[in-house]
Amino acid sequence: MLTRREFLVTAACTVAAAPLHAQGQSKVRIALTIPSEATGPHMPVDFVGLSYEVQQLTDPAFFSVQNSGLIREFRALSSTGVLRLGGNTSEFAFWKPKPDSPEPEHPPVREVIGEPKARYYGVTVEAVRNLAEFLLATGWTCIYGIGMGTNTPARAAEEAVSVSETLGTRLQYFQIGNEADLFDRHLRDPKTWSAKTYLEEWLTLARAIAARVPAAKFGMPDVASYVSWLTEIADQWPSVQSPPRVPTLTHHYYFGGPATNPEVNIPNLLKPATMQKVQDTANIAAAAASKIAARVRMTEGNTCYRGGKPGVSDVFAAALWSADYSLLLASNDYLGVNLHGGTGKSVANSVGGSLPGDALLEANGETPQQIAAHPHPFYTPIATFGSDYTLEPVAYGLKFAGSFSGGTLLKTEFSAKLQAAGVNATAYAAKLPTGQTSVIILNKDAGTDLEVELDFGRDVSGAVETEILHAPALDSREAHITTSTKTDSLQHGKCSVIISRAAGLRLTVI
Ligand code: BDP
Repeated sequence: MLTRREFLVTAACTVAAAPLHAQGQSKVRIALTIPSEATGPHMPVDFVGLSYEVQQLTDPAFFSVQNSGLIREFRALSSTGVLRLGGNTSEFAFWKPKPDSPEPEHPPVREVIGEPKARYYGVTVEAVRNLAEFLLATGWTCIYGIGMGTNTPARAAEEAVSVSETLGTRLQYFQIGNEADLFDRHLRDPKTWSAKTYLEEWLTLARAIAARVPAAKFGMPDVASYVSWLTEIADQWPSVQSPPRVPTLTHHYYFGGPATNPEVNIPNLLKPATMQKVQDTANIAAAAASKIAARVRMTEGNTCYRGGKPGVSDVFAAALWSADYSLLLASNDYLGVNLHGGTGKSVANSVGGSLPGDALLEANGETPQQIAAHPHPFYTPIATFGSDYTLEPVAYGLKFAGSFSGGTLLKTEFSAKLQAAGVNATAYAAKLPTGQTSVIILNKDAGTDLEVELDFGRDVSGAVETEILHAPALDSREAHITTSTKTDSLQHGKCSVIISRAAGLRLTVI
């Protein structure tokens, strides 16, 4: 017998409006006309990305060809992704050119809740060599984070030389410093720290690197919250003498946090106002980037900072969030999105030693076995369970959105139209590199099914391919993408689709 969900999946793209929803659940019907011209932004082939702590490099076997399980999951997510190395631990990393190189003296730092303790991580030539092989095996490139917080220009340049020689074309650009807008908390003097003093310090490090690696490119400023720093930097940029090459402005984004914050919940994560704030930030970032002929990349982000929240970050709702978030940024001309994750240890170290989500689960009476069944950190796109790796729901959303990579987006007002019709749903369309037109509809509504009549505006009939992003419920610890081809679904350019509550559909005219 078919379950209700399977029925909806099979019923997608039929004209029949059979009794598709259980009693008491509402349904919205709407018609959307797909524009014929692709006038929106180009979504780069390497839009999809992951972010890991630099501390991860202290185990040279992690990013290595030996780690076949991790390579498998990277490739399952994307064949052309971007691995960004950074995070709070990058401020506590030091370059170790020889296995017996002594640890340098470190400047004093203040210990603050939520920031790393002053433990230092040596990054070795072996770790970078293994990373190069890992990148080759996955097909990914790298944004390599060099520390600013406790680093020196000489050491930064030394590391950059080795990294650029070893990674070669797999290196996209360097990032210097992680979330420097928060350095006033623990690493710099709050009385003098600002976008201006940051830029001065950044230029000293970037110039030291560029002097040794003339082809070096950089992404910056990698801010946590103050996107206004992008504007300030772009405004100051014309007065910078022989500026280093900065093709990308970067910032981070976490929906909320930490795990103990009751506002971090599924309804808030998925509500339209959340994406409106993302849009507001994107407006500021894109305007700043255009002033210096750069583009923007969201280099580190996820649902909930300080390691994520169980029941929000590690469930299907996170898949719908990441799909919507990624496509909204793509529509705003972003170069890509790097969702943060990694091993529990690396992220715990990045936030001071433990994950607030664990304390939450303990307080809720979960047993150690139940706690161990959650991914650690809770938001990680690729989870480590023992010696194996699995793609988490949040990664499925990114993968789903990533299917538009290499395409050109079609400018539409779909999302506004859907919301005006009373359903919490968004929709995007793209012309794929193959020339095919594809539409993604994300029904984030927990109680409303959606029936959409898609009009492709051409008198064509034939087959469509559908991909459904689904799970039993928004709080399920699972996500699936089910693909099928349906012949004769497109009739004279029109096709009716049903997207049940809490599901996503991608439809491509083939
Ligand atoms: C970011 C940090 C990263 C942390 C993350 C978090 O850059 O190192 O792991 O927050 O709080 O701000 O989860």
